[in-house]
Amino acid sequence: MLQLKRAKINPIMVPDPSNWWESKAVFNCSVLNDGKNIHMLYRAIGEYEDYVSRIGYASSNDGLSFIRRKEPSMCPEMEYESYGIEDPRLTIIDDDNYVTYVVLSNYVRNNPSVSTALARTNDFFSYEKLGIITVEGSQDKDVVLFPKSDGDGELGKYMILHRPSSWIGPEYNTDRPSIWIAEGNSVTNFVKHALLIKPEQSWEALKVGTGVPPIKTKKGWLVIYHGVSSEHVYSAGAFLLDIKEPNKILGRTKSPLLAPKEDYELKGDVNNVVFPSGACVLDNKLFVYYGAADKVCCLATIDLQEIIDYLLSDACAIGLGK
Ligand code: BMA
Repeated sequence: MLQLKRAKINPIMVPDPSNWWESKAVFNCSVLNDGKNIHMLYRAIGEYEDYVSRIGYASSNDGLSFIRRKEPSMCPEMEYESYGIEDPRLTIIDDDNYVTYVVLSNYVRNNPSVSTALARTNDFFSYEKLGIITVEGSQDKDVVLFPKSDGDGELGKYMILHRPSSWIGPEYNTDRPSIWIAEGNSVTNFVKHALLIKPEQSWEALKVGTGVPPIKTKKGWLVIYHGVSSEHVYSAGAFLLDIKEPNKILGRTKSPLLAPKEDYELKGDVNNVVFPSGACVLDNKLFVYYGAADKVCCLATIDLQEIIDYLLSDACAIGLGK
């Protein structure tokens, strides 16, 4: 059974008690490798009364040690962000850096209403906020954009994976929150929605959601996702999508590649959580960044070829009718 290998230095980032907005928890980190630096955005908590999240920035040149900026990189400013901005995911499209992030528009503890918004940045200091990109009332989070570059022969269109929690029932052909794929006529307007990945195994019995934005490989789009068991344990798995037709699944892990085991994954603000949210390839190794127990940022790696071969092997074959 293939497994991601935890970095020996885990956790790679912990709360900073001396900094008001990230003194309690730093987790769910996403990365973007621009060839010079590895940029990271992460979710940060500085108080438990309202539990409002902000987004911090850190950078690295080896993917292991990250230097953080003192000031938050993104703060709630818009009305739709009033109760916090969470779980940033980074993607490059046509030379611009895009961040999808979760926004909560009603008070979290009373009547949570969840959407995902988009921002564009070139320097990680200023962000152009482009508004909510998910369908109203769909309770949509875990939204990741496919990367796209000018002259991209394979996929010259805007695409997302997303997890609309309220799209369940016979009319949606799924009875639990699932991963959908959609195509957009712009980076903010996604229209053609299709069901892609439903919960199948016991470790993902309650729901599944995309973790990291798709990574382009020679054999397909590689995606790391999370599944939640009926005991509320968050684990990580992977699937591979066809490069030209990303709604075609080439392989999918049947058992988790990473499940909570270490203390920092078992105990935190929410216990038993590994939540992958960013990845990059360095020296043919896949670096997967994840939040552990909603408290700290962690890293696990795997040889890129090894995970692709595994996803294309019989162990990950997709059964008929799925
Ligand atoms: C999800 C999000 C994540 C969090 C995870 C586990 O719904 O809120 O930010 O890490 O739950 O608590």
